Amino acid sequence: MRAGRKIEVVIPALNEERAIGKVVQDIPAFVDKIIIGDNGSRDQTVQKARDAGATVVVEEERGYGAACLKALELTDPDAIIVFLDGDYSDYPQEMAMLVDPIIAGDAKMVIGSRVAGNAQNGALTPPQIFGNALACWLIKLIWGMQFSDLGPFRAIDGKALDELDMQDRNYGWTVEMQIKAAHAKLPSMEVPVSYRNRIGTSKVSGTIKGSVLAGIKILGLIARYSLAPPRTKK
Ligand SMILES: Nc1nc2c(ncn2[C@@H]2O[C@H](COP(=O)(O)OP(=O)(O)OP(=O)(O)O)[C@@H](O)[C@H]2O)c(=O)[nH]1
Ligand SMILES: [Mg+2]
Repeated sequence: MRAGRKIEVVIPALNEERAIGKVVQDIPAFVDKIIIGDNGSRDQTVQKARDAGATVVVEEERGYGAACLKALELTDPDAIIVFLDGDYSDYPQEMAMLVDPIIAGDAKMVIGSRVAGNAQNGALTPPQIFGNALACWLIKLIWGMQFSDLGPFRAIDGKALDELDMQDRNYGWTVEMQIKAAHAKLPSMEVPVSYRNRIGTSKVSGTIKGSVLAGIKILGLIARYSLAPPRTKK
């Protein structure tokens, strides 16, 4: 609980045994529940996460979004939901900066911007920097909401998230949330966050396959939703 609001954390993780324990340990004490969405990791991710005190749900279908959707089944819509990655590239101890504007009623969604913050050298790859900048420019052009990053570290009001009716099951999760928030004119803001090189093996941006597939999915979703406005539950 923080200022009377329940705070619940969702972490999609795939083969992050070396990092996941550190991520969970650095999560602030005001957090009520930590849910790891695991996609059938073949290493000790599940055990390490449980040993560190997190709840783990397993989603058979591969995909960042699928793992998030599975973990969200265990969250309370009255809570503020915080997302971060399981590779220790985000700083969990910066979480208060993301949730406090929502607690104060200044925003329903807060994105942690690695671009506005300080990212360690090499933590953001050139394709990632270019791709995120292009996506943010298109979101501003089409829906009029200004973002500087599609960062994984973010917080959103549980009810607002539910109304966005999230659908994407892999690389389009972050951009879908920002497109739907912009389309619904959800009060949103960014705060600068720190970002460091991950521990362990990359599944997305650090691989050519992952970067290309993520790029295609992100631009594809922007094109699709610009032609057929996203349906939300509201
Ligand atoms: N459950 C699940 N988690 C995934 C999947 N792909 C990636 N992840 C997790 O999602 C987070 C982001 O994936 P990363 O590989 O770190 O992607 P990235 O941050 O763009 O790339 P890096 O800069 O190399 O870290 C990490 O916690 C991964 O473990 C997946 O298919 N299923
Ligand atoms: Mg990462």
